[in-house]
Amino acid sequence: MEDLKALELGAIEEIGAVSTGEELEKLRVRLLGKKGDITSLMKGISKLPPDERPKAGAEFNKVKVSISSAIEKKSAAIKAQELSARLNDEIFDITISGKPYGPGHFHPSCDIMDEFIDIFVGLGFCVEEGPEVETDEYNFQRLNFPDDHPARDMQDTFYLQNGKRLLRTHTSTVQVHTMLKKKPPLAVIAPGRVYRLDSDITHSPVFHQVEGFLIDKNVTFAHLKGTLELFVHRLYGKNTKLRFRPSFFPFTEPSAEMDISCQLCGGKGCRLCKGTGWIEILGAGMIDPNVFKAVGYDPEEWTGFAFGCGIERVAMLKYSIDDIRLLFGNDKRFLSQF
Ligand code: 2U9
Repeated sequence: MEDLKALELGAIEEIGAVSTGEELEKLRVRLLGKKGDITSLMKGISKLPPDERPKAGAEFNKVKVSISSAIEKKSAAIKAQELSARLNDEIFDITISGKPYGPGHFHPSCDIMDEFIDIFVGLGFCVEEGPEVETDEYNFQRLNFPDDHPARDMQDTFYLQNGKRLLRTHTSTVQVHTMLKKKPPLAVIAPGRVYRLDSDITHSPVFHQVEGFLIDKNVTFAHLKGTLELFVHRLYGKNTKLRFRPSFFPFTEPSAEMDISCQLCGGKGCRLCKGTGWIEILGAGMIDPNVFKAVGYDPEEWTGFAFGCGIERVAMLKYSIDDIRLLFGNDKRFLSQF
């Protein structure tokens, strides 16, 4: 019993000296655990005469209860101390004003797109939109892409559902839907997101296009040139020159690429235009008769011009941006410059 009393006093003193939850838990195991001090001392009960054992057992229980309650009290005190230390460390002053948010602005690609759309709406063109997930029929077949055309290659097109569907590679799909829904004459522009399996400093797997077409009787290449000249003069100013070079697209015949005089050097030749004085800006041409046939229009009756332009390319030229990926990174340090 003397040993038990000494153990109790020693335990209470040790519990009082502990300062962390971890130390307290170690002490609890040492005192009250299965192989702890009290359990080993209790083994001595069996050596007592039988009539003294119940009293001794009751004494042990009292000591156990007293040590347990001392531990519980200490544990609550440590927790309260830890909480108040944390609250002191994590002072959160709700009276400090937050970081100011300046007014936002449109993304440079949106600005170019809006300018583009405004000019053509001003000329009487309608804006049409369509789905980004398409079928081979609308993206390729009805636009006169031969079966073995490289643009259908897995490297250029994102296919979905084992090739049953695809992400549109151009917004000409929208014009195909429009031609099937409406009768000519038509003047339509189709702005939107398009997808191609391509990624480097001038190509992004997702980018924006504005495509346009005009269908009527007796439309000629002169109408195309006049429309694009007016567009370029509104977007870049009246001093900008333009030129057409022969090209090829499955959906137009004849086809051309259009250059404008370099905005950086005014046509003298510099790093941006690689010394040529010209910058390629869009593709265009007269709608191929096969495209008319594919939507049930009589190619003997209807004629039309079409053009297509990559918006990010125009933004890169306008703001001298040398990596297209910057336009998709959403880094505020980049975007806040516009
Ligand atoms: C229909 C028929 C013809 C749209 C056209 C281009 C020429 C063209 C490219 C420019 C850069 C796409 O973003 S880009 O890679 N586009 O060169 N697009 S003619 O012709 C059409 C459209 C719809 C029914």
